[in-house]
Order: sequence, then C-alpha cells, then structure tokens
Amino acid sequence: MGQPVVYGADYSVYVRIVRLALHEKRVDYELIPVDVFAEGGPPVWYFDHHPFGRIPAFEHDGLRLYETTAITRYIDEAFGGPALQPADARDRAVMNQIVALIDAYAYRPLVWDIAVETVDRPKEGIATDPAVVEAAMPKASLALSELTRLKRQGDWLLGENLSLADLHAAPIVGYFLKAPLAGPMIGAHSSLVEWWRKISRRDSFLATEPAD
Ligand SMILES: N[C@@H](CCC(=O)N[C@@H](CS)C(=O)NCC(=O)O)C(=O)O
Repeated sequence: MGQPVVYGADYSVYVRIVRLALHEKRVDYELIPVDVFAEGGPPVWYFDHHPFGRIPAFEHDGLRLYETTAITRYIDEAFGGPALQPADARDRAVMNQIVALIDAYAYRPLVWDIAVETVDRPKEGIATDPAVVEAAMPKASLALSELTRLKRQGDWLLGENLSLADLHAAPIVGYFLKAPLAGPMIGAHSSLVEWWRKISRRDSFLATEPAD
C-alpha cells in the first residue's frame, strides 16, 4: 500500500483529527500544505480534492476523500494497528453520536465563537464581539455537559479503549482551552479534565501540535 497524503494545515482542528488517527495507527503520511485562510482562499488546484474548499482532504492509492469522519473511519479500517472503533454496535453508535455532536454542536461555539473570538481575533487586531461570546457560552456548556454525561468510566470517552470519539474531541477541546474563560468551564467537569490530562499527553497529540 502506498503512503497516504493529507492536504491541509497544522492549525486546523479537523486536519489534526485525521493526523491523530494516522499517528495512532502508526501510518506514515505526507502533509501537503493548504492554507484555506490565505488571501484569496485555497489554490485553484485544491478544489479538485475538496470542492467545498475546506481542509482536510485525503488521498490514498487513488482514493480521494474529504470529510473528516469518512477519512478517519477509512484510516481505521484500511490500515493495521489498534482498532479505533468498537466492534459492538451499541458502543459504535455512542462513538458516532459523540463525533456527530462535536461537529454539530461543539465545534462552532468552542472553537470559533469562544477561542477564535477571544484569543485569535484580538491577536489580529480585531475586537472581540461580546455578543458572540455570550451567545456561545450556554451552547458550549451544554456540549461539555453532554460529553461528560456520555463519557464512560475509564481513561477514554468510551471507557477502556481509545476511539475515534477521543481523537475527534481532543483537538477541538484543545483549541477551546486556549481561551482563558474555557478553563473554569471545563473545570466544572472533573471527568473531562482527567480525560484531557491523559489525551493531551499522548504521543500522537504531542506530535501534531501546531507550530504556533
Ligand atoms: N465538515 C468538514 C469540516 C472541515 C472544516 O470546517 N475545516 C475548517 C478548518 S478546521 C476549514 O476548512 N475552514 C475553512 C472555512 O471555513 O472556509 C470536515 O469534517 O472535514
């Protein structure tokens, strides 16, 4: 089998999810830089890989994919190494629910409306919009509460075995924690704090740390 290629940038939480899956499976890959936030958007050639112009995109032995969940499930199923999806149908359903809730209800408030709004925008000289942050707080709290409610006993979200749910949540929670107000919010959920302590120290997480 050939070496897979990931298109994207290290700052992207979704690119990081794909890279985490590759690292956990011990698969070597090439990261081809694509900056979606460059002036003028991504290069024209990139739309052949991702017609919607988002990152990541992925390629392996002639198979081109976009959408992070499609990519990570393929990585888990196509390569050897530890399984990242539970065999049991009910466990897998909960894993898929966690991944979907992160995409639908957590990504926007945690990353964009809180972390980007309060940390990245001021660095770029743009004032934080307090209305955006205020509206995001209850949504972020609900997402954290749901992750806490769904988390099982054990090191990882599904219990004893690391899964795609952990790899999906970690970069998004990590980005959120750049915001000073995120610490007290997650601090209200001791099991998530303990989970974060463990996942943020994994080799895969450390190896995919963004450059700045
Ligand atoms: N549904 C996509 C979401 C990917 C996504 O939103 N990526 C962000 C970077 S983390 C992006 O490309 N943003 C560019 C934009 O919003 O224009 C997936 O699961 O891969």
